Amino acid sequence: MFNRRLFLKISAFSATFLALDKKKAAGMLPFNNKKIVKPIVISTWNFGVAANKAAWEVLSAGGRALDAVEKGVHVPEADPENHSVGYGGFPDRDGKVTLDACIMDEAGNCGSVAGLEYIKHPISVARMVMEKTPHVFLVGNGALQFAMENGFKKENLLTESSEKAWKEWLKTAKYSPVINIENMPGNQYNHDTIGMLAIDAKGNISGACTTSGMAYKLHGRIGDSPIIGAGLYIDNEIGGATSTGVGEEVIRNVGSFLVVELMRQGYSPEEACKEAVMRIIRKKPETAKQIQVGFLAINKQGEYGAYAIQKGFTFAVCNEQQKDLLIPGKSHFS
Ligand code: SD4
Repeated sequence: MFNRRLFLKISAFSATFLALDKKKAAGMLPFNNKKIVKPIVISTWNFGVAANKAAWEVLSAGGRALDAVEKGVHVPEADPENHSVGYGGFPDRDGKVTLDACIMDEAGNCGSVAGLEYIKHPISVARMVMEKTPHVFLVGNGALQFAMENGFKKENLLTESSEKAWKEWLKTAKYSPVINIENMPGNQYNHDTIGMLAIDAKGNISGACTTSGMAYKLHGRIGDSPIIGAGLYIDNEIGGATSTGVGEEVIRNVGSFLVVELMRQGYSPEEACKEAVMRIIRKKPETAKQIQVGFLAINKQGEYGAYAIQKGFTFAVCNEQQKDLLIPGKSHFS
């Protein structure tokens, strides 16, 4: 019995070793000789370019990745034209703008808020949950109470144009998320999310993810974005990952954690994102045809990559050499 177990262990080890060696030969291992490009910040969708610039101000001054991602995602959170994140976000079907956000630092500390109303910068509340409480996650009225007790201002986040769009939607009240609505100009059913990952000059990794979630969702619905491991995951030894799109499918597959664990096994960021996308497609092939999910990842070496179910996912990159790079993510369906 003992020998058999030992044999199985040795076989499993050899198989893993051989698999890793194959990837190493293909140049996919993170621990290759590639030069580390840092600091660097990457984020989801076209509006990631402006957000990255704000993050870059922190990173280029030698600041901490955690401060950079918080400052960076403030940009779309405060933008009333962005009908997806924070202020100006499209409401749920009851007309309420409810926000989900999370943040994670290089030490594995994390904080989240979900279903938070009336607060323009949920990411900063999430950071405060992380730094000032013994908890990780606050929701709904409790999150609002905590925010107000800590000096956040209660504001109406439903702009005139979002209210108008919601009233228009009520006429049919059909809930069907539109693929890549995030990048459509004048989009009516926008549900985009910003996921941001940064490595600072010290090589430390942090990430943030913030959204108003799927437009016209059921009141009380929470997506992947505030869930550590689903919408965001950071492991300072390996890298970080974040997701966007239909959160239910990301949660089912613990997407961002999966991407980071695959990078630990030797996958490149893009290969890891692709495998996470393929899990979603393999489990629900019919559903997958109708929805978008995209993953974005960076490894400890500063190599980055993305992969999505559908064509149209984009991500933004900013480092010393290139401040406003926008890259089309590869996808399963073209
Ligand atoms: C959610 N993942 O609430 C978010 C929505 C999103 O681009 O990312 N939209 O499910």
